Amino acid sequence: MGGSANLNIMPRKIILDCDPGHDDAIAMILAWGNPEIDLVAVTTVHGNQTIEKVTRNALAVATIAGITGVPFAAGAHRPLVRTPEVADSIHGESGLDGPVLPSPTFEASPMHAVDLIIDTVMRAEPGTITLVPTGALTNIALAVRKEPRIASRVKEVVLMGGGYHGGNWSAAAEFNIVIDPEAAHIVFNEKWKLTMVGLDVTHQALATPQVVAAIAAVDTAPARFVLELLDFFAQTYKDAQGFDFPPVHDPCAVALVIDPSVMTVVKVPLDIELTGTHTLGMTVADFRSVAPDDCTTHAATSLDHAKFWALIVDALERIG
Ligand code: PIR
Ligand code: CA
Repeated sequence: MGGSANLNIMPRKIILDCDPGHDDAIAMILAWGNPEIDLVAVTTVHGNQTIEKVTRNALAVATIAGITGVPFAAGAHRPLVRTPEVADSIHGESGLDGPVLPSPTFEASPMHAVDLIIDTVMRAEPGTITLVPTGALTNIALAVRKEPRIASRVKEVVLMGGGYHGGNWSAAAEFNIVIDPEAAHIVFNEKWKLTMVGLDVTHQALATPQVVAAIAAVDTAPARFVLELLDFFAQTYKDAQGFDFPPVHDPCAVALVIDPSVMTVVKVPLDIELTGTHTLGMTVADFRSVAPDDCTTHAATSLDHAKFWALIVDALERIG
């Protein structure tokens, strides 16, 4: 957990840049509860709700999961260019509707998320920090524009967003990308290794009744919190998008960092549509032939559902 635990492995250092958000909250719990992850910072970004709400939610989740010794910092309050949008139809008025949230037991750092990201990456050994964005890419875009050296200094970027089959916020575009497409364009076109964990796989990460039963069996306060999150998420996903079971997007990106065998990933050129009438924010994947050698973008294409949910249950058991 955190920076401690298993001495036989080298934990992967990640910065989780998120907008909690039901699935972001579960991503944070997975990152904290898995011994192969060293959660070095949590940064927040506008998205599912306002920056004030998602930051408070992140601190409340940290309180429930017992996350300590990790700096939290609030970031961008709006997209680079577009009018701000929130996903209250899915995540509710608070951004984390359903469970009763505790008052956070600690505060966010006075630093801006962009500076915390830059400082964390520049102070660490080169090639050791993985960025895991699970919200709009505004903070990451600002960080790489402010300090371009982070592009060669991070190990990789593994993000939840996009999807080459289609969208959830428009026919063509996924929420995290389309609410700040210019930021996504910056991030997808940097020469760092980038992996898109998009709707193509996250729509396979369904919280089925068997999954819910396995989490219920853990029977701890954090597990009950996750059940309450899933309960609310299931209802809004049924009402808003007609899903029988809710897709739990954001922990998929964390799961890929933990265990590459949880997904199939292919190297494929990716870019972000910025001018389409019907396709603004689309993540366009070029599957026509073998990706060129200088291609740095990758897309996850399928998920091992059982392995994925086993990681979540295991993290909850370890958190206790
Ligand atoms: C989920 C999200 C936004 C809108 C909908 N309809 C569903 C949030 C999740 O937190 C996830 O990061 C991503 N954005 C999925 O689109
Ligand atoms: Ca999210």
